Amino acid sequence: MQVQVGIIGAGPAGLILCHLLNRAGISSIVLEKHSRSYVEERVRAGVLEHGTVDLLVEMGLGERMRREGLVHDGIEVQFSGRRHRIDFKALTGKGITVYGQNEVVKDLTDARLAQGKPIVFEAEDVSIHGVDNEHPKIRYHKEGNAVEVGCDFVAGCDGFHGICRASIPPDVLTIYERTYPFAWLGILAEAPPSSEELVYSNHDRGFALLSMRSARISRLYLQCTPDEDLNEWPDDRIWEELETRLQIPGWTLIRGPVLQKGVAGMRSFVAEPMQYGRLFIAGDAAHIVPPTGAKGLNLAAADVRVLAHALSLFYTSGDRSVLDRYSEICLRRVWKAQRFSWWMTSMLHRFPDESSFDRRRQLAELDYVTSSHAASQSLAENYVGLPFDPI
Ligand code: RFL
Ligand code: PHB
Repeated sequence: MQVQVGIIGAGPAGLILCHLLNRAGISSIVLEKHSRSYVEERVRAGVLEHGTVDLLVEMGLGERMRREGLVHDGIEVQFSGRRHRIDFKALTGKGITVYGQNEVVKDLTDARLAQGKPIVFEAEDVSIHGVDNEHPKIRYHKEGNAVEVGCDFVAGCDGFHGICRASIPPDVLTIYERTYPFAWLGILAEAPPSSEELVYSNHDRGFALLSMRSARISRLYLQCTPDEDLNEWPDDRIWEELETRLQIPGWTLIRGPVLQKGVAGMRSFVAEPMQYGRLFIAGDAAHIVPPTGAKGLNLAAADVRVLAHALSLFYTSGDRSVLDRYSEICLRRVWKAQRFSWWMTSMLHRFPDESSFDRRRQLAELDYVTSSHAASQSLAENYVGLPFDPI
């Protein structure tokens, strides 16, 4: 089999890319290690920047998101027992859409299969070859059979633990990394959201986040230790801790059956450059942000927007100039999102080694961000998504 672009991974990056390429008349195959149901049921991100929403709508893939997504014009930031609203609409003219990553993945998978274009689920032992020459190859096994796909380019959209970044010679890559001394314990619950908008709370006992998926489903997080044992967190203890960390006078937390529970570590990570020969890595394969800024999925979408544009230019005119600058163009946005995610994380969490000075400075920062127009506007413009750089 021969295609123009071989895409590894059917997460948001791989799926958005295959649709953008299809629209530009470029053929591709998507190879995914897991089953369709596994990928579609994985509970992850929930916040879409306005630019990500626009991209999905422009591609004709935003119909259900428009119908079922929750448009929010702001968030609440809580500390010292009070909530402060950051009014995105007033500060930036824009908002965000709360719509589960798994719903985006479902919509894009359904649309791809309806077009009769290939996504190979449960592709085993995927490996890439010859990306440093003109004719790369991808090999994998499907139901015990060895398959080889020839392509012009490989898009590594296979997440943080994928094989694509690992296929780049280590001496070519520079890795920038920070791990945090805490994690998030997250639950999905069958309970109406206890607030109309997301609440980010810095509490003496640690960070908590109230988010949601729909009028019936809440998504909530608690700061915990990186090695937290979920067995020590029966549902009642989780609800009590959430209640404590999110409490303000006159507010009640609506509880309901816990549908899913998990612990996610936090890290900041960037691999540079995001390209090697004819291999281009995108999304979590190239960079990870801590989830506090809600940027991961949105960055994945921004990367493949650049990649699709660069490939389209190459195939229409033979012009490699944007392809050659793919990494450079993406990294400008990536590093600004890294800065924002690190900053939100540092401002909202309790650090095990913080001094009393650090704590007072953190509370002063929260006071400043929620009382200064300039500071709230800076948070707002980053949260709703910085404008795309001209390509
Ligand atoms: P993904 O989604 O990890 O998809 C990669 C796909 O590649 C497959 N794969 C392979 N396929 C073939 N062969 C191999 N060898 C393969 N190895 C891996 C995997 O099975 C998978 O299907 O990466 P992608 O597409 O780059 O998308 C990135 C996003 O998933 C990620 O950044 C976000 O989920 C991060 N994130 C959030 N991002 C936001 O924008 N807004 C949020 O509100 C938000 N909240 C979150 C988050 C991530 C979280 N966790 C669990 C890490 C909240 C949490 C708790
Ligand atoms: C979520 O709804 O899962 C969510 C929302 C905001 C974040 C992270 C995760 O910053």
